[in-house]
Amino acid sequence: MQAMKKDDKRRTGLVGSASGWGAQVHETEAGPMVLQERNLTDVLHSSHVSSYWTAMIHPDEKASELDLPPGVETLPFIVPHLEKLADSIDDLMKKGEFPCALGGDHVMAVGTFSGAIKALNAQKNFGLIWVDAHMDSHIPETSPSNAYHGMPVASLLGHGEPQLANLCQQGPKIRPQDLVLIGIRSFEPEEEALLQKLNVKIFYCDEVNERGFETVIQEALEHVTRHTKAFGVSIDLDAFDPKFAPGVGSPEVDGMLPTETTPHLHYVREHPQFSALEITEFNPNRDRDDLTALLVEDILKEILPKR
Ligand SMILES: [Mn+2]
Repeated sequence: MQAMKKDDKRRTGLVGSASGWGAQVHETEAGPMVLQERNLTDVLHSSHVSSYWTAMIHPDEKASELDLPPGVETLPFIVPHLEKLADSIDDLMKKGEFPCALGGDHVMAVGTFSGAIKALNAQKNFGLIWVDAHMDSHIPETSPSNAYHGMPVASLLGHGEPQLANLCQQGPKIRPQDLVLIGIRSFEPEEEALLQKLNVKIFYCDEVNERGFETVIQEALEHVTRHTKAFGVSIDLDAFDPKFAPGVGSPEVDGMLPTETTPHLHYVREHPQFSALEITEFNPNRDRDDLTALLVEDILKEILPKR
């Protein structure tokens, strides 16, 4: 158990993951810069969240400029980027600050949580709540697109591409019983088969909308903290209905409603084991009336530690 109380006053270190190398559409690489230009730290300050930009991490080449097909040719850009991201998260946690990674395509999760797990010395002792329309549980052999942003869950569980599965430390980072997926509504049968075989807890989107996010998030928190010393949360913005969050990499119809979700994120913030956050797949080119950028701000105001 982390020594951390309800009146958690940690400052948040924001880390931009300005890469779209894991996706077929590379436009999410611009996401964190757009959030930075909107004066995110001032916006958060007005809601009693103390934050600063620790780093804006760029890959060696921009995916939009080289435009390679998804697959192994992209790994020489993805892996060093994830190592830098993990180091940045590790560094700021060792300084006692709260890590918040903003992206960028979702392969970044391998860097965010490998870094957090390294900092906490919590390999296979760390829970993860994964909010997403997709399962992101492909391995290279099952992926129709070969895009690595469809594989981070499998990687963190120790499956698939070895350079991702063994980032920072050899072997699985997270045990299947310490993982919960929320908001799922689009996936391939091979992904579901892997997660069912491993007995991973899944709240499909229909269940979230029927039973309410307030109930689901409390059950998820209970699940990921039973046998772990800390946990993190990964929010892919495509979990939300694209009517309210159009600016995402891979939109899927229907989805969770922001108004039913953000008011209940305080349960996460108040949990003493909450240790790392990322928000991913913000594609500013597809945003409309700043709906998605504003949603990111609303989520962060509710979920990040307050002064
Ligand atoms: Mn995702």
